Amino acid sequence: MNYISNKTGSNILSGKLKEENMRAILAAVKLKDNQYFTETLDECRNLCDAANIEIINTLTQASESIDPNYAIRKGKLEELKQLIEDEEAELVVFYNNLPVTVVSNLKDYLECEVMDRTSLILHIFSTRAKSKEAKIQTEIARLKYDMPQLLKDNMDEDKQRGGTVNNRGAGETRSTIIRRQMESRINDLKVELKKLESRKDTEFEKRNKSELKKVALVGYTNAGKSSLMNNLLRRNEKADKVVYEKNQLFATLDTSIRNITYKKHEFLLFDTVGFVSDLPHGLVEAFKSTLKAASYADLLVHVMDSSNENYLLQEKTTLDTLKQIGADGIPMINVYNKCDLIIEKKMSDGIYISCKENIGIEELLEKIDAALYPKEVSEKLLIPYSKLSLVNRFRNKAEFERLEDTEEGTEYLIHSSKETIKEIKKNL
Ligand SMILES: Nc1nc2c(ncn2[C@@H]2O[C@H](COP(=O)(O)OP(=O)(O)OP(=O)(O)O)[C@@H](O)[C@H]2O)c(=O)[nH]1
Ligand SMILES: [Mg+2]
Repeated sequence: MNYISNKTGSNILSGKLKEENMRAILAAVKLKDNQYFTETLDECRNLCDAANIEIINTLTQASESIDPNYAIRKGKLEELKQLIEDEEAELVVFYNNLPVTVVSNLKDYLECEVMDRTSLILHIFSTRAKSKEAKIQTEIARLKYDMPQLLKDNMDEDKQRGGTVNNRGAGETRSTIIRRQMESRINDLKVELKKLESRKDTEFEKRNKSELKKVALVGYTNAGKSSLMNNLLRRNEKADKVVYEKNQLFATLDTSIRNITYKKHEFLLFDTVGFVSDLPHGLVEAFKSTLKAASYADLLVHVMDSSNENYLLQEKTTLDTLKQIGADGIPMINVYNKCDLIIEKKMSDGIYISCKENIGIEELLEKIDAALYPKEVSEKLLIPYSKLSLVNRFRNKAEFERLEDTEEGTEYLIHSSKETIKEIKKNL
């Protein structure tokens, strides 16, 4: 008997959600040290929207910790139950990640479907995945997530039935069979994934033979990475090579690589999967090879949606995720996209662009080119004594050759790129 479906694990809820728009209550525990609660709650609403879940009411509770039995305390739990009845909700989405036992307790008590944050993201990934690789990665994550719940349910059933399954090996219970089947399915999927990855590696090595520089577009989901890739492709008259772009979270779940030429310089451009705060660990594990693409780059272009009011959280999310995948030491250009939608340009550490209206793209290409092929120059500069900290600040970008001390300051011969010299001069 096969207890697991060989598609997306056991989750019956996923199947239901695909077909119809579900009415749901969003429940959240606001932990004391969560300074981005409002923004991440908004993000959770967007995730629900992406999953075709209609949030009809929200219930929050401030607390020091997540209640080990029901996530929220008794009073709020009663309130939630009443709300489900009043609003005729079919589902409760929890903003937090919850232990399996808590989800199970909530389902029993509320007599309603309950989904936590990881489950929600997994559901979106499973509906978005198009390539074989993305599908396998999602299924591995789904199976791993589902396993404890499925085992728990079947252990309970084993207890009720009083032990072993008929006609099976001695002592073999439903839960042992399920564990074996799930582990075997995960292993098969991993083998299949390895094969796909090694084929991709060979393809990548071939493309990389010319030792072209690699530039990766990274950033929060829906910021406009694929749109930027497509804009650059159209400039290169490669409209036939465009990638999928859409106003939805996680439109891209596979890395795409394209050759871009600018001023006789050619480089490889990577469009990567977008990030979201607290990407579930299982997904990061399963999507490691896809997420890792950014960590091989010579340069990162961090695409942000400047029109999104939560862009600071989104920026933090990207920086945290880059750290998680070991890509935080790579030089980076900040790009504030969708500037056609904003009035005020507040940031000074990057370039404002619009993929839609073709604004700032030439300047960005110029920056990418300068970063990939720094033009080495040497220039004499007098740094006032009050500004000597600049030497330390720019130590990694420029070589400072000390010439002489004068009344006003120290004279240096500075070897660096034009960009950096310009930056130093701006600070004098
Ligand atoms: N107004 C405006 N919309 C833009 C601009 N750039 C992209 N968009 C829109 O933003 C939405 C998301 O664009 P994508 O390029 O798919 O975003 P992404 O970063 O690749 O998203 P994921 O693949 O989900 O991580 C699309 O509807 C685009 O048309 C822009 O400069 N201005
Ligand atoms: Mg994309």
